[in-house]
Amino acid sequence: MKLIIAIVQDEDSSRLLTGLMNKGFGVTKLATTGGFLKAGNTTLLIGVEDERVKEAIEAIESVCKSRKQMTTTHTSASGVSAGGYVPFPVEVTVGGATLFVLNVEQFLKV
Ligand code: 2BA
Repeated sequence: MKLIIAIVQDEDSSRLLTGLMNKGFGVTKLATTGGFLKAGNTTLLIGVEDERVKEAIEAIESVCKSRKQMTTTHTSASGVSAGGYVPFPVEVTVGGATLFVLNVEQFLKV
């Protein structure tokens, strides 16, 4: 058995959750925050039999789209502001989904 940890954008999470449930996958949804953008995203825990891992990943790929988002970063610009730094906008492409596939040693319901 494998555990797929899928970090997806909030916009895709509801449709993905429904799609996975309809295909008979067990899913747990967590509200999470990306470290870089410090914005909300969604993490799904999906316990999957080995032979269905590919199917689960294909389901995620079919729903999750990459999008561009703007964020601000700071650069030094001496004399421009009191702290010596000015914020400027940067565009980042947030991927469709970030996936980790882990081996599960034991799967128990007690
Ligand atoms: P965030 O950390 O908020 O990152 C959002 C997007 O910002 C990233 O999209 C990437 O395009 C960009 N980004 C991240 N760190 C950057 C940096 N140091 N410099 C420039 N741009 C940077 P994704 O790569 O698609 O990641 C989407 C979300 O997946 C991340 O949200 C984070 O929550 C998670 N994630 C990505 N890689 C991870 C990892 N190695 N471990 C744990 N979580 C990860």
